[in-house]
Amino acid sequence: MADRRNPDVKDEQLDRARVPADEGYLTTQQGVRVDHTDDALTAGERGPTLLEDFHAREKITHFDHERIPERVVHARGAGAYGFFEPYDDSLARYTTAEFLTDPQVRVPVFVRFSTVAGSRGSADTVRDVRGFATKFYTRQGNYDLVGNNMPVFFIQDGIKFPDFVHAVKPEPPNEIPQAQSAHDTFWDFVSLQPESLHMVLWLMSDRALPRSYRMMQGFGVHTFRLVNAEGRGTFVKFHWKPVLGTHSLLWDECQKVAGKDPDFNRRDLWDCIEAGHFPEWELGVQLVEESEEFAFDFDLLDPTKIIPEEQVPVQPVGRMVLDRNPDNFFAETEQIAFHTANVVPGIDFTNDPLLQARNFSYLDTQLIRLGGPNFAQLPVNRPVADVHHNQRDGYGQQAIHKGQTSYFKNSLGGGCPALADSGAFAHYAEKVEGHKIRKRSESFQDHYSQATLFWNSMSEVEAEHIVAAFRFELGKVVEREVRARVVDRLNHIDHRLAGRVAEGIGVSAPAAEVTPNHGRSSPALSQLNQPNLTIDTRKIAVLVADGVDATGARRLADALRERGAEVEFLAPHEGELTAGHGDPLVPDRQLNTMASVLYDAVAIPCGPDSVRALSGDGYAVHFVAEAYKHAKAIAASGSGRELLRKAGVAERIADGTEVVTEQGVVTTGAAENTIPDEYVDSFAAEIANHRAWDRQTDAVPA
Ligand code: HDE
Repeated sequence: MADRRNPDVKDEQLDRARVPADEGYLTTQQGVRVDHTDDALTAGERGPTLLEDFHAREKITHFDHERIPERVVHARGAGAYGFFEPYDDSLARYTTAEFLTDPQVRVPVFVRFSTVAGSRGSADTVRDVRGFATKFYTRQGNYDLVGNNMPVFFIQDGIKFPDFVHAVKPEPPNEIPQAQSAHDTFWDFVSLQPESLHMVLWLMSDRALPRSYRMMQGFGVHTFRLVNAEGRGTFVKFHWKPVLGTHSLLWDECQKVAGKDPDFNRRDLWDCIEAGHFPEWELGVQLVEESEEFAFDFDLLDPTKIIPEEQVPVQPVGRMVLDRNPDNFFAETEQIAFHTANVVPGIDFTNDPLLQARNFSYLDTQLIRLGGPNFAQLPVNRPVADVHHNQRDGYGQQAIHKGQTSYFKNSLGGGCPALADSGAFAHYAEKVEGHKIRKRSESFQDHYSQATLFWNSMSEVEAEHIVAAFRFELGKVVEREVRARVVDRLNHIDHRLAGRVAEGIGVSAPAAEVTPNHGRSSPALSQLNQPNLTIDTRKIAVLVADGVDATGARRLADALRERGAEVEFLAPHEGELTAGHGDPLVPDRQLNTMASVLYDAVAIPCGPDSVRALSGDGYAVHFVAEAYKHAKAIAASGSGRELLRKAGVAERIADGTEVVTEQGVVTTGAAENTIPDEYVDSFAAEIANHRAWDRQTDAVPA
């Protein structure tokens, strides 16, 4: 029987009844106008509040229900919209996924970056893995690449995930510590699960301390499968490479930033997009023919392993740009729901046991987090592809499904929705056979070789940071036995590493080497081998006070801005500053509201009065000394050099108008209009180096 209502007539009548939306008055949820919302309805001026006050009750009731459960992991995050476009159709031989193969189509995306362990309100700059989850709104349906900024994971089988997460989360008796792995239960767990060690090394490395979400790599982690029009499969690993290079903070800096600006990474992403500095990544793939499945000395299905880039190069296939901030954090960033099983035709899974568990978990978790089965209708989750199905009702149903039939097969609804006769998802026809068994494959048993590979691939500085990180984290572990067990495990990775960690934490170093270091390395694993010598979007503080050489200060700032950097003038007070030379200058911020840890570099222009004031200001002196400790580029011109002396930094400072560059510190006696280009060029070059590693002041004793 056909639908008896005429939906078009009904909509027209409704439209006529609708009040113009642009009046903007406060109303109740029912649209009744409200002219007073500061006082509840009471019986007399000093009397009891009346139950009849539907406006007050509705307002408070809604407030009482504003919170939804935070994500059980990755609760803390920040997101943005953008687009992805493939460079060409070269992947068409491997996949039918249109968004990877049609360069004419720009696919909208939403990306959410996150930390893993901390609560929704925890600090950004903790030592942790970062989530890097991308939703591609493609014409063939939504595809989610739910990755991390590290290419491996702690465990091989998803059944251990609850154990792992319980171990890393704050401990049950007192919910301490927040957003940190530096506590007993984490180290107890990983020391008893040697498969976690490769990832633990990544976690102890600088990768766990990204300078910016815009400056970190992303990885799909698992081996996935591309499937072409003939149904042929090809193994694939996905990589995101940031155009700005991969850069990290120092651990000491991270801890301070967590207090000075707990929203450091979130703010950085937001501000850059607002300023039009759109972050960009290149998508790359490692492709492995099915015939090569067993050509490696590890199992492609094991998510604790990488395919070294030197063995299978990463081929660039497209780019992603994030160019729009969300309008509402809750509606978009909080309500976005990723799911590894959101795949489109041409992309399929493998039997990686971690991936298989994730394919269950993500849908399940949204049901409680977003309160029912209709979360795909939330604006941020809605596909751009047409959606037709017979799923009905449930909490939060937004659609008004019309018609009599909600089942398949039907004749009463004209057989709609019909089964697709083209463009449908076809599961890869993998042949599978085996006994039901709870047993990890033998090919998953080597837990150390790639941890050693990672360790061998680090530059000296990165290796130092890893040793320092182990000492810090294990230094917080109360149980000596757990500390010793970790050292024992490290001895399987590298004897020297185990010894150096042991020394710092009061544990005896292992006497003998258990597994000789294989000596292999993969240069692509070192961040320092992925330099990107640009100062684009770097933040530079220029310290100024009354009497500053405004001409010299502006000259430096303009030249750095021309190269894409963000420059801010910081002064002991806000409001116009008198200038020793040039026009008065208005600082951007008050010095004591900021800190050197929030900038990439610092400059001190000339101006005897200005420098005298700054030298007597503890914030300014500390600012420079701290930037020095964190190996940041520092520049001083004219009398600005005095502040360097006061802060006790720099080995060699220019005497005259020549430019001296020593371990990231650039100085010249010149000022005002005479500042040479070489001064600006050298400072920019030092900033582009990210840090002057040769003057690290907190290295671990050898
Ligand atoms: Fe997740 N993970 N995960 N994970 N994961 C979640 O989904 C889970 C794993 C990752 O910004 C949860 O919506 C299991 C690996 C990211 O919204 C949950 C296992 C990788 C995000 C979940 C893993 C990730 C999550 C929590 C082991 C990197 C944030 C709330 C089998 C490749 C997505 C939610 C966002 C979030 C389960 C392992 C990345 C509970 C069971 C490996 C980036 O479903």
